[in-house]
Amino acid sequence: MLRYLTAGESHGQALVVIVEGLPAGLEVTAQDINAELARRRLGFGRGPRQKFEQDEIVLVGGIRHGRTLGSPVAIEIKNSEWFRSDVWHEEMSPEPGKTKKPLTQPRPGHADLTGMQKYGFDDARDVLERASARETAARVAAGALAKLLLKQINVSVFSHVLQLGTARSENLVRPQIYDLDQIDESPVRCFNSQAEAKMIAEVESAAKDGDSLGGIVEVLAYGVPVGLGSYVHWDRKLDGLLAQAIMSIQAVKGVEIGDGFEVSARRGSNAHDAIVWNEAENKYSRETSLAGGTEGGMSTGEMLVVRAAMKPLATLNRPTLKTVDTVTKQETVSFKERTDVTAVPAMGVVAETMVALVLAQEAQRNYGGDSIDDFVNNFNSFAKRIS
Ligand code: EPS
Repeated sequence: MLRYLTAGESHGQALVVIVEGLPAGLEVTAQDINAELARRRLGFGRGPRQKFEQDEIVLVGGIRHGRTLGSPVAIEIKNSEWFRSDVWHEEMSPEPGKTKKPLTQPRPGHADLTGMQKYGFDDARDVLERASARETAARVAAGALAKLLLKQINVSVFSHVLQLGTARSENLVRPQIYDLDQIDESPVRCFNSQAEAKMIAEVESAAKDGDSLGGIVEVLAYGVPVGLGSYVHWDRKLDGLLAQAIMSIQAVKGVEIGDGFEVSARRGSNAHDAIVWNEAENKYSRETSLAGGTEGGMSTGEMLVVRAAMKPLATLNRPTLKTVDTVTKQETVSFKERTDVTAVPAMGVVAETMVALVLAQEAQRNYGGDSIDDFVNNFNSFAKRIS
């Protein structure tokens, strides 16, 4: 099984990710990982940190001469701020000691209060440093490896922003992988220029008010083979695995596979993707993609569509959310912390990552192999049987 584990705090020394179960012989360079990390830093509405955070990586283990060894791949991502500032050396020091500035006004909507109660902390920083979406940088590094594995069987995964605040892209034409550069060049990672302008205006207006914005991203995967996931048991269903993976992203509160929510209001006669025989490609296809490329918890071989809805960030540049000071129990407003107006464009890159990791895990489960050649050969033999 392909599995991974992240560690590290937002303003600690570094983030770390270990990815285990990749076949040997997969070509990987630091540039492949850096390129994905750079995409995650994109997006209009992010705070000052993204401008200086370099996400400098060290390939600690599992890769030799540009290829995986089959052993665990360990990647360290240094937090430049920890190296730049003595404040964080002290605040986040692993040495015994105590902070002089405990945060005691937990932000509603963040992990602060419940985390303090659960783990017995009296300083919200003990919680927020790990709960922070900074951790997703480590996931994106793992996702870069998953994408490289998927590329071997011609699967591509990418995302675009559908909605930011109330501004929504009503594009009926879905982007293809060759549109990705255009999407990444959009300051809000939107494929529709009219919607893009509205999104930018919403971010500017929220920034002026010291407020934050949520939104919806759509992840598309092309080339997904038939039969990833399974109907045979609840915890093997692909849509279930995708929903869990997407929901695990900080601030995501909703997941939709295909047109799941809209379809629920239709009649059954008009709610399913008709099956047709595609003579030219010698395969079955679906006429529409209402089910988002999954049926019975398995990929159908059609385009996979997964949407993620993110709530507006709980940290505000002008704190107005009512809370209670955990020391005095007096009503107050949540503490002020440097933040982003919106992280929806970056969340799209994280959502791609999570989808890629789930697809890579399931592909690895189906096709297996300790070397990349075995993996690809096993896939080819499956593809041959299917056709
Ligand atoms: C975050 C607050 C901001 C974001 C951060 C997540 O960080 P800081 O407080 O250091 O300015 O920039 O996201 C990242 C650092 C990142 O890499 O995504 C938060 O409160 O969760």
